[in-house]
Amino acid sequence: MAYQKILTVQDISCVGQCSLTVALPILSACGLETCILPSAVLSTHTAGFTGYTFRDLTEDMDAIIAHWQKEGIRFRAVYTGYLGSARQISSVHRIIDSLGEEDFTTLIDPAMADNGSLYPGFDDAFVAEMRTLVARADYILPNITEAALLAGMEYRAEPDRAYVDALVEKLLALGAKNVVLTGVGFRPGMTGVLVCGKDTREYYEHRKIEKGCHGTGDVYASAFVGAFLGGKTAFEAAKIAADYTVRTIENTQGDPTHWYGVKFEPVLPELMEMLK
Ligand code: PXL
Repeated sequence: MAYQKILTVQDISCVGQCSLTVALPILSACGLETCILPSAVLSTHTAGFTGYTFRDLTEDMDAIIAHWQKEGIRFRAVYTGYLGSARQISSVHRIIDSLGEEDFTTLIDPAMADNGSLYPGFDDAFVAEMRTLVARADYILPNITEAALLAGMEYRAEPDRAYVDALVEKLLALGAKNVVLTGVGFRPGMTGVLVCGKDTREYYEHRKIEKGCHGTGDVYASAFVGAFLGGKTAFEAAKIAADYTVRTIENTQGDPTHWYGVKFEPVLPELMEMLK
């Protein structure tokens, strides 16, 4: 595989193991040169900590992009995660319009919600803007909550096949070329990932660990992006990302002091082994 330079756009949560502090080590382990455009700087993530700081970097993003345009810098792919404001979505459009190499790939994790609710600070206006990015994405990586919000459907904690099919159809109709839908479980103790294109539908079922960990959506999306751009098919990448994410949760279980994140680092060698 040729050496590739990609760009990821997401926040820096200084403490809490999510977003860039997860994406960078995982993408590096996958062999990708990873440039960053931080969307915001927070003292911690927003799930479980109180009183966190939040520095919105919306104002800096366009200047950074303009400098890269002037320098002729180009990327093989852009992978977006948690964004700091609805306005930043227009900056991501600018990246897609002007900073791609030939054969550019757009991967969008619409990181904004889980377990039926939006994260603090997000609203319907953000969801509406996110739909415009979904429309241009080669791959989107929503969980069921994010998919339901984007599709304008009610959230169901216990989805059946008809509901999941309807979600995917709506996301494809919004313009996403491929949907990698996570957290799709149809029987007790199990969950899975559904990988769908216009005419393809593949499902990988795996163990559901009841007490999940914060940050696993970012671990999953980063491992998927790394494996996929590293040359695996989308379905292979989805399986590798699922197996790796399960291993990271197993590695975190039983440590009550580690409530805020997932100990993904010690199992990175396993991800690298899966990529061989
Ligand atoms: O893992 C998603 C995420 C990313 N960044 C910040 C978050 C969250 C989820 O809560 O708070 C700042």
